Amino acid sequence: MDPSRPLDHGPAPLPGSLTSVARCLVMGILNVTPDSFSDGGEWDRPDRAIPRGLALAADGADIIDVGGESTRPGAVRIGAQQELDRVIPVVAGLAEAGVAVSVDTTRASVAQAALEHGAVIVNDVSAGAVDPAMAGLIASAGVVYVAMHSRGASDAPDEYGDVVTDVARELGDRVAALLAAGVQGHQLVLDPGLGFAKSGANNWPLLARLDELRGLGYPLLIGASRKRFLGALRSTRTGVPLAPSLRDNATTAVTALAAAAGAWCVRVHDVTGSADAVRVAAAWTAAGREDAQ
Ligand code: PMM
Repeated sequence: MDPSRPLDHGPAPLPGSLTSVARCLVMGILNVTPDSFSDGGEWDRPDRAIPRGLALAADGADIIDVGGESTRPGAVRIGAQQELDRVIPVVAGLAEAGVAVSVDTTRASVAQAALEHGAVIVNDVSAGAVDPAMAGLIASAGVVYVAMHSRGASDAPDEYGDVVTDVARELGDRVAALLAAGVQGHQLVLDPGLGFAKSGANNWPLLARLDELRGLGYPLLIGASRKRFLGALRSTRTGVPLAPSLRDNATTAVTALAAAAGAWCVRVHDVTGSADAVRVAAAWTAAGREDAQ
């Protein structure tokens, strides 16, 4: 599929400054958790998290994604109040400073409070499957909603037939449920959920065949940043994968390729590399189009 082909749905209703951006967007990750796999414990207090979010925005993040609950395999679920306590001061502080904020949550109550405090996007790794109230909230709020593919709480890589076909079908099922609950198509962004019960062998086809996922007709968000399958590309001689903090160059390479393949947004920890990579991809793609004329 031609990455420059307009999507059936979109652009999603974003704040004015973002709607006009003609390139892949960069979402900076801000996990206000003690236990996320890469940045857990670094930014889990508002007095550290807000400056970190502002720094990510200054580095070139178009959106800051604030999450209060780790989705790391084996992480214990926290209560709604604890998630609210972690997330809301940071969402409010960043939104007040003029940053476009996304909230990474599976709970409708947390999403609603975040929207009331200035968030403009809800990012749900369960695509509405965890909290039955989520779809109704998104429908009434009318905001952009990132619906990610996952298969429940499974930690280990799951069994797939053809992984791209399976993920596309299962995302399609979630889309149907969301639309039936009143969510509008133009609110939706889809995400294949790299690393969520998926092995390296599962993740690569999802990236290589992004056009098939784009075929669902919605903008795509890609979250490869620092994930294990990137660390495994360059293991030490004893077979130990590169540490998460050493996976940013590989992440930037994924950003460039995903952006050139038509991704709407990449979700990353290190923003500087991806901010460059999305611009390289945009210039490359535009030059290819001019040549063809
Ligand atoms: N990955 C994580 C958390 N939230 N949200 C979306 N939409 N896509 C992802 O791939 C995704 C996500 C886990 O990574 P983290 O612990 O570094 O945030």
